[in-house]
Amino acid sequence: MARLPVSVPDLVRRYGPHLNRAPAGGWAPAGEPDRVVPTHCCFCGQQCGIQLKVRRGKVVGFEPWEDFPFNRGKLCPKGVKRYLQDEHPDRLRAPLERRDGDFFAEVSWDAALDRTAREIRRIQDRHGADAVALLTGASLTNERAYLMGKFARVALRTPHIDYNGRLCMVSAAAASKRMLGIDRAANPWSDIPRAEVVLVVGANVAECAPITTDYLWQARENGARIIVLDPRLTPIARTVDLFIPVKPGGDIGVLNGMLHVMIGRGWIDRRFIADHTTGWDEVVEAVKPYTPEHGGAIAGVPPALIVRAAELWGPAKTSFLLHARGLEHHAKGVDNCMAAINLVLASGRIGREGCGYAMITGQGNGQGGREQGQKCDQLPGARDIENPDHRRHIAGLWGVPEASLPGKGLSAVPLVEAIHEGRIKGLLLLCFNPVVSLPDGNFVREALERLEFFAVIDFFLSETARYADLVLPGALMEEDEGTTTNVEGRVIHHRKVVDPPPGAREDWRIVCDLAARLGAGDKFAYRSPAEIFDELRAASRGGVADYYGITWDRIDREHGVAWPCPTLDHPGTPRLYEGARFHFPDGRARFQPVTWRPAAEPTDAEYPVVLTTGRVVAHYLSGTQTRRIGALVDQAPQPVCEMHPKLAATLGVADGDVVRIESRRGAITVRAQVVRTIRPDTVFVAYHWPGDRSANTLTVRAIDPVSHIPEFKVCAVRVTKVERPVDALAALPPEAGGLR
Ligand SMILES: Nc1nc2c(c(=O)[nH]1)N[C@H]1C(S)=C(S)[C@@H](COP(=O)(O)OP(=O)(O)OC[C@H]3O[C@@H](n4cnc5c(=O)[nH]c(N)nc54)[C@H](O)[C@@H]3O)O[C@H]1N2
Ligand SMILES: Nc1nc2c(c(=O)[nH]1)N[C@H]1C(S)=C(S)[C@@H](COP(=O)(O)OP(=O)(O)OC[C@H]3O[C@@H](n4cnc5c(=O)[nH]c(N)nc54)[C@H](O)[C@@H]3O)O[C@H]1N2
Ligand code: SF4
Ligand SMILES: [Mo]
Repeated sequence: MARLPVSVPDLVRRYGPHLNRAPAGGWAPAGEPDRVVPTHCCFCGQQCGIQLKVRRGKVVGFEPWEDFPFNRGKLCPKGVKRYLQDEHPDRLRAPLERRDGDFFAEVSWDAALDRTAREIRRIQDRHGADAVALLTGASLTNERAYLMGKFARVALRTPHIDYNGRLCMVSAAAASKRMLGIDRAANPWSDIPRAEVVLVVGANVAECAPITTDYLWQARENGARIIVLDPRLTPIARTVDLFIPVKPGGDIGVLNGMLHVMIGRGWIDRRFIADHTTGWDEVVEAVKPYTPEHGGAIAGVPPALIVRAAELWGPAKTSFLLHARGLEHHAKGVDNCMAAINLVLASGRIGREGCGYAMITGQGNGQGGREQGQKCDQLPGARDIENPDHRRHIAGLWGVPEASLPGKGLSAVPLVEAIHEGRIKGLLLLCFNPVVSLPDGNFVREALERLEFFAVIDFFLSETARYADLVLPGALMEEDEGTTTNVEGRVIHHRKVVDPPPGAREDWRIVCDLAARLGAGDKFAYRSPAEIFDELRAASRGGVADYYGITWDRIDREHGVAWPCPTLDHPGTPRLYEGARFHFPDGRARFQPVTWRPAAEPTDAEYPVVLTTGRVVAHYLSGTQTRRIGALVDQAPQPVCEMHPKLAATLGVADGDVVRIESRRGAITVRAQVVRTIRPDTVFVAYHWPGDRSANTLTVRAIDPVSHIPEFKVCAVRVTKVERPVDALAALPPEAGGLR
């Protein structure tokens, strides 16, 4: 039977037609707080310190937490408004079960959990353990991420678990592991202000890592030169020394081109290369063809900009290279990152004060979430599921035979393809909203309709949850306790601030209850997240991401502890690779030759414009959370299609006109925003919205061969003006979760 999403009218019938956005003052009781609890923002990887105000057991507001060293009280608009989720009327407060057709009925927790276990068993008995899969997320705490990896391998015995970090951090991870040995930002952010030159590649720092702006400004105060590569003149790019408006997918042209110039001018640290690296000669060979002219042609920029970038970066004494998804979201994402690391290694500026390299990790627990074993090829401690020693260590700790641990499973996009093909028939999903966030949205929706059984844990009814057979109401970050690991590798403590609302439960409780129903209760007998953390410490012990020496008490005392931290008296490791020792048996970093290749879907006569996608400051990821917060919705009520006046003129489009954007996979209708801050051959649409406004209706289902990251940053589209905009706008689905 085809599974259709539960319809908006049905939801309105059941839950009332309230506006699904919190009023400015929130829903909670007014008055002075009874308590103020220091904790962290639930959103991006900066994990800012924030204090939440509590009155009569409800979160009623926030205060800055000025002692927390990373952000010193500074917050962005999302952090300031996040508390409005707590008492939001859209919070799910009872398990929902799909009934014939497209509506949900409330059921008891026992009925919901029993049915979930029964369906999983039925599918596994008939089709094998690997017919059931798990999709999870990097907004989960370390404890929950660890629990999900164990649940897949021990309770479900399926190899198929993967997480939404597959759409995010994996290209950077693969490049860092290959070349430096460890998948983590190499330096603490305090090294940024000490750098003479900072190169920022594909990162919209001001909107997506807002606190990092402050670090860049400190660097600038100290005289640093800043270079930005981005197809858009982003807010941070407006203040820098050199802006290179690279064509989406063209970064290798600039990065290899810079190295070409640096070799020619002798701006290379030959001593460092000889003593601490391998593979340099292959890189020299690979960048030979990348003259500034050739690099410039690939990147769609004047060659002089590449020369200028090399002049700034090459001779500097200290430097910091930062990149984010603009470099990584490509079917050549790993190669892109490797080209960036080649530049860092060639200059020998890493592992010292003011000499650094980092990917700007995206999700709240984007760092910890990629270490604890919820990736399809990974066991806790960033261990390898195919390494016999690693398997033995974890199997021993879990008290299961090593042979019972499944092998490597499918990563997120192939996993959804396997659902589409009918090979995977049951899915449990939490902390992931693939209907909005995976590429080629129509394909994703078709896949979910084919599942025999689908359960979702979420605190709001996400667009994906509407396809579920069962929705289990989960808890917000401040309603549970645990740790996350911030952008710098600093492990921090999220305190439990309030209880979940009546009817909702913490993820870990739900999962442990399910494990018990699946006959694995003895392996999931945790009484608290603290017990899970203790097991996680032991599981990570001796691994790359070693948390053994980190305790919640230490975190509270020391404002976080950076891993690796192998013993209780170890100070933690804010800066990796000190003394130029890299994480390989010989201690040497590995240069990797990189050659540019075109995007998976180049433009052509039929689809002549490049579409690139990303974010705006007011919204977070698939928008399930921020599209419910009034002030953030007011700041960015709808997606817009950013386009240059030159392109607008050829299309006959004026600012504010409604345009239709079409790719080979679908079409969306949004308003045009005509701006001089984007390349004339490229349009940009933020992806935080669902339905007819979902950028991912357009994007291409092409993935990097190594990391399996989707190519969110390039596909081919055509843009046309909608002549009868009133009709077109009337056809737009209602805002947000659809309850408005
Ligand atoms: N406000 C807000 N902040 C967030 C998030 C959010 O949803 N909203 N999400 C968090 C998460 S999970 C992530 S991953 C990060 C993402 O943080 P970023 O990676 O900084 O954000 P994006 O908007 O995805 O893309 C960054 C930039 O890449 C540019 N770009 C596109 N194609 C290319 C290219 O080929 N080369 C180069 N050099 N640049 C290109 C875009 O123009 C854009 O300005 O943000 C985190 N912070
Ligand atoms: N076109 C395009 N697509 C993109 C990107 C892009 O730049 N362009 N960026 C990609 C990137 S970098 C990312 S990270 C992904 C993110 O994409 P998703 O992971 O799909 O985005 P989220 O909005 O975080 O979805 C998480 C869901 O889990 C819920 N949730 C949050 N925290 C918890 C929790 O602790 N427990 C439970 N049970 N549920 C929770 C939220 O309510 C939400 O419904 O999107 C990717 N998609
Ligand atoms: S969204 Fe990120 S930058 Fe904004 S307050 Fe939260 S953690 Fe800080
Ligand atoms: Mo991300």
